[in-house]
Amino acid sequence: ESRYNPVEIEEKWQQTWAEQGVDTTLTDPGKPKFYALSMFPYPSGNLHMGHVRNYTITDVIARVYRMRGYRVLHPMGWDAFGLPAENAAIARGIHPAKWTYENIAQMKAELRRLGLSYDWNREVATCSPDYYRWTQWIFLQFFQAGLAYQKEAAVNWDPVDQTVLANEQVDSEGNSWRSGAKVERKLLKQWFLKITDYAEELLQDLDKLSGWPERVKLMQANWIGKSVGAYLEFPIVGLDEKIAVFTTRPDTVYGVTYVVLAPEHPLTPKVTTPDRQQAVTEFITSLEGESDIERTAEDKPKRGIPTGGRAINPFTGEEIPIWIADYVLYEYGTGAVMGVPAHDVRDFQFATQQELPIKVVISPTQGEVPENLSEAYTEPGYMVNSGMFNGAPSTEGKQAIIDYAQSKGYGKARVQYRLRDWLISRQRYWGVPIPVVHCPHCGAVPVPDDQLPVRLPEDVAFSGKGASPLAQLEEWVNVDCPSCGTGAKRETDTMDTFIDSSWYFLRYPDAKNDEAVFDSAKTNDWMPVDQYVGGIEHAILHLLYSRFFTKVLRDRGLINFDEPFQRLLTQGMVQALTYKNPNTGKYIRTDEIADINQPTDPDTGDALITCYEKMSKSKYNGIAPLTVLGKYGADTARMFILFKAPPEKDLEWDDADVEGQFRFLNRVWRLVMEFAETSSEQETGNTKAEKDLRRAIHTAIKEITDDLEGDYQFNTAVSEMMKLSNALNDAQCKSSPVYTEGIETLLLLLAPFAPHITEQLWQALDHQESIHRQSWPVFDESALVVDEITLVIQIMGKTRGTIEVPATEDQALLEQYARDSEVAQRYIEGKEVKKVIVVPKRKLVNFVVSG
Ligand code: ANZ
Ligand code: ZN
Repeated sequence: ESRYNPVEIEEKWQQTWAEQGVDTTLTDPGKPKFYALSMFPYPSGNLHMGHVRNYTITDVIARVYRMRGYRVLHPMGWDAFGLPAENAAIARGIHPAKWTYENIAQMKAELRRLGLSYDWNREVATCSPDYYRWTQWIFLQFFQAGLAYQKEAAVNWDPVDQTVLANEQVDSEGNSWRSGAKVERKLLKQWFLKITDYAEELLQDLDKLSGWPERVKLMQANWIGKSVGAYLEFPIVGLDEKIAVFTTRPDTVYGVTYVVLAPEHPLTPKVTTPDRQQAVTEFITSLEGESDIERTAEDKPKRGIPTGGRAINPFTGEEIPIWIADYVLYEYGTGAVMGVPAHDVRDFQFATQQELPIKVVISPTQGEVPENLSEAYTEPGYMVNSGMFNGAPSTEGKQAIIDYAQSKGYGKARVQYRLRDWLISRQRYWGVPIPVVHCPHCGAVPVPDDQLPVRLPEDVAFSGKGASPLAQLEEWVNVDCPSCGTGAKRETDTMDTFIDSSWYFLRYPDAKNDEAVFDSAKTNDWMPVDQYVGGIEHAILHLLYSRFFTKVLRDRGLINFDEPFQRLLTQGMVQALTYKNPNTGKYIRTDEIADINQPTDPDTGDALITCYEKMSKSKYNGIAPLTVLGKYGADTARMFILFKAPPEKDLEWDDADVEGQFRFLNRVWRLVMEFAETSSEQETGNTKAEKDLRRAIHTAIKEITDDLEGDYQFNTAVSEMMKLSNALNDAQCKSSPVYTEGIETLLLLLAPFAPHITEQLWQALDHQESIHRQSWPVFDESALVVDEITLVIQIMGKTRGTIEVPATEDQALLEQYARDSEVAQRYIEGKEVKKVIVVPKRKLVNFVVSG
């Protein structure tokens, strides 16, 4: 009898499947479609356990759907542009393309070893010209639709290296990763995509995504950040201009005691009185470097200063001071707010600090006006101190105030979104060149479609200093204007890599098309993705951008659906044990720990604390997938990952449980091999043993099918397989056809989870065709019927024994079976049976006897 040797059989089957095209996408139009997609990886070098978990989950889903008769699209590719490649070029002199393609080769080899059923014919790499050609083409679609435009925006500027830095190249102290210089802000003309045009639809259509986790939808909704309110205008004393504010609480307008401008607001210098000039200038300089999050945090002291200017509250005619303060952001609303300290948390804090008046205009109860607030009252209530609006419930007052302001011409209703347009320009080399030429006569001219792609030149220098590598290449930059022919310059910015990943799922259905971005019929056929699987870190940007691209391309007539991802599964993290010094906060490597049962810090001697944390290099708790594959094989690794935790939950790595799954596969191996080697004449005896086994088989089919429907409870599915394997092991009918059915069913149910061992064993049973081309087993309802029950025999209420009897609820029959039983005979012999109590529901018969 042969031993289970995973490494050997896995390699063999991977090769055979590739040769036979077992994973090639079936396109039979008669079958329903299923598109199973994992978020494609950035080719950073090696696979980590997070990848393994992500891809295993999607692979099982893909395999199950194939067996259930679907044609399944299950592709893979590479999100291959980005900063690490360029950093490697700067730091180590390796060309970004070389670095990237070597990593792709390495990771692809590792993926292959996991036995993932990808159709590699559809592989895409976003850095390849035959992909980014279409990224450029799509950019031009946006441009033509008026959805791509240029505007000044701030970049991180390294004054020593004279270069623009990506956010990731600036450390938490605000210094450059290379030169260490304090990073400055600098304004540059950059490209934006107008995602704000789609804000409302992106918000509304979240309702269509019933297969998405609620929390992801909530994160998206918060990011879009819709606020319903009003613009109100406050005239400035002595100037012929007005300050427009955005407020969500027009009902509090009678409580305004000051107005605040964002320091950057263009009105700031105009309203500032000469005596305040110097103080205001100094204040503004002191704010540089503060982030928006710091500026608006509710728990931080607010900083502000009066400008000396005054405005008029149009509702009361009152004059109020104009301030500037850090908590008002220039980018949001109108960049100005009306200060209502009695009813807004930040205003309350600011007014208390600056000793500005606080005026209550909303009262919790009708009629009363609370005095001396200890904090802002932010709930709805009744309007007070509000002239003709007194007594109105504040929720209704909002509309009344808006209507009134509108009739007087100093305000109107307004919906505001927090979502900003998407800044896509990057002053870097390793990205998609923006296909635009700047002409002194024609302005920004799109590169004609037939001249795409605008290729990345290969022969470039990476110093990390000065202008981006593209901007330094004179002969690449200088071109003739495609429109008028005069000397012009290429755009040297490249695109944010989030653009590449905002449409890759549309390309897989027609990945090799070199005439068009895709054939709409093919993409419409496969899309939307039926099951998308990936990390929660992409809950906001990637998913929002992909939804945005889908809607724009729909409006361009290229596709006919509104949402790209029908169902979304965000898988939990893979965690492992860490050892940490509680005093220094340092993580300690296990190989530096002398006694793992009483771990101490080798340097300080402090006792270490242990806990499970996400695997990472810095915490020394990573486990390399290849190590596990080399020792146990891919099937065990997959089984462990699927068994250890439900897919959305965090998973704690545990060697003993890996070992446990390996033992389970070994048991399956022996069970099937023994059967394969001994199977001879078969006959059925219609015995109880056969019936019991059949019930176990069909219970397993039913339970596992249920587990895989909807919620993907892989962990309980694996438990059911273990039960079935035990039932087969214990079966008393090993030469019956029912046993054959059991062995084959176990292999079929296990096939999506452990594809190699099941294929090997399937072939050992003399099957010619791959197990991965078989149909998912269908359960037989009638096999589940329990046709025997265990009847409890009691004498005077005391249980004396049990007997197996044909299933029935017939009282007379049950009494008869009980009377005839050996147990009852023994106890009632020579006594008088005074009464027999039969309880069919409890499967119990009780004899009341005397004498
Ligand atoms: C007066 C007021 C009274 C406000 C009150 C709130 C409560 P969301 O929901 O986030 O849209 N605001 C407006 N523009 C701002 C800016 N550029 N920077 C900082 N704060 C700004 O919040 C809208 C509210 O945030 C607005 O309503 C405004 O304060 C403030 F009892 O106006 B409110
Ligand atoms: Zn021109």
